[in-house]
Amino acid sequence: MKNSKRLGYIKIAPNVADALTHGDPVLALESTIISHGMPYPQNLECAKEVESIVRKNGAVPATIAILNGIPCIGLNNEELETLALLGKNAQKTARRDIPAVIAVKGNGATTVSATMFFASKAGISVFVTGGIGGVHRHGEQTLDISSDLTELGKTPVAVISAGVKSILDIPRTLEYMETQGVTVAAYRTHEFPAFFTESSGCEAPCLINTPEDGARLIDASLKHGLGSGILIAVPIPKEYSASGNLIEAAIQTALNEAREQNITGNAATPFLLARVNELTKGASLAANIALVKNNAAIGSKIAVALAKIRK
Ligand code: PSU
Ligand code: MN
Repeated sequence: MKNSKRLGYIKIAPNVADALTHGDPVLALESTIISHGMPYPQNLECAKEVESIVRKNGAVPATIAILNGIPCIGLNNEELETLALLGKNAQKTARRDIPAVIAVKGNGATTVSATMFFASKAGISVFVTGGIGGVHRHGEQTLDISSDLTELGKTPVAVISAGVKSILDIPRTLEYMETQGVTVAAYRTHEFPAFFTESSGCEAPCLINTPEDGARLIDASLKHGLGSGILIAVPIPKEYSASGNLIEAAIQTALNEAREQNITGNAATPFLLARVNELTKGASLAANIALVKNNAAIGSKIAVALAKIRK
C-alpha cells in the first residue's frame, strides 16, 4: 500500500491526498456519530454505507478521527471497525479535547467542531453529518452551547446536516449562529428542519434548491475569504418524518430524565440520543440512518459541483 501523506502531524489517506492534489471532490465525515451516536453494529454498517454512497455520487469520502494520537483524514475499513467497536471507549473529541487526546496518544472520535478543524487544515471544504450540536434548552442559564456553533463561526467548511434536534433550543441555536456569522441555508424548504421532523417553526435565513446552488454559496464564501462556515440544512426524507411525532414525545421524556439524573456537559447529547432510541424501540435510529444517507448523497453532489466551479 502507498504511504499516507503527512501534512505536519496530520495523516491523510493516499486516495484522499490524491484527490485533494487534483482538485477532485472530497467529502469529510465525522466519527462521534459512529462511536457515540449509534450502537454497534449499526454504526459500522452505516459508516460503510455512507462512504459507499459518497463514492457512488462521485466524491472521495474522508472520515476523520484521531487514532493512537494521530489525526487521520480518511479511514480504511479496519480503522472504521476499530472505532465502531471502541464505541464510547473512544474519547468524544470536540475542539477543546484535541490536545488532551493527542498528548496521551489516545483514540478520539471527532465531533463536528474537531472534524471541521481537521477538514479545514487538510483543505476539505464540504462535510456531511447527521445533526450538529447547538444551544441546549436552558442554555441561557447553563451556557451549554455546543462548540460546533463557534467552530462554524470561524472555520471555512460547509456542513450538511438535517438541522438540529429538538433536544436543543432551535430558535436560540439560530440566533447564536447569526451572532457567529454562520451562513445558514435550508435545502428545498423555507423552514429550518428539526432533524427527526421537517419543521421547526423557524424560518431558514436562506434557501437553496440544487446542489449547484449550494456549491455557488460555498464558492462565494471561500472566494471572499469570509473565514466562517456554512450550515446547509437538509430535511429528513418524507417517508421517515412520519415517525417524527412519536420521536418528539420520547425526546420530552428523555429530557426530563436527563434533568432528574443531572446529566450535563458533553454527556448530555449521547445520553439523549441513546435514550430516545430505547424509548422509540429503534425508530429514531432508523430515521437517523436514513437522514445521514440522504445528507451524504446531497453533500456529495454539492462537493462535485463545487470542484467543477473551482477547477
Ligand atoms: N447530534 C446528533 N448526533 C450526533 C451528535 C449530535 O444528532 O452524533 C454529535 C456530533 O458529533 C456533534 C456532537 O458534533 O454530538 C455535539 O455534542 P455537544 O452537544 O456535546 O457539543
Ligand atoms: Mn455541550
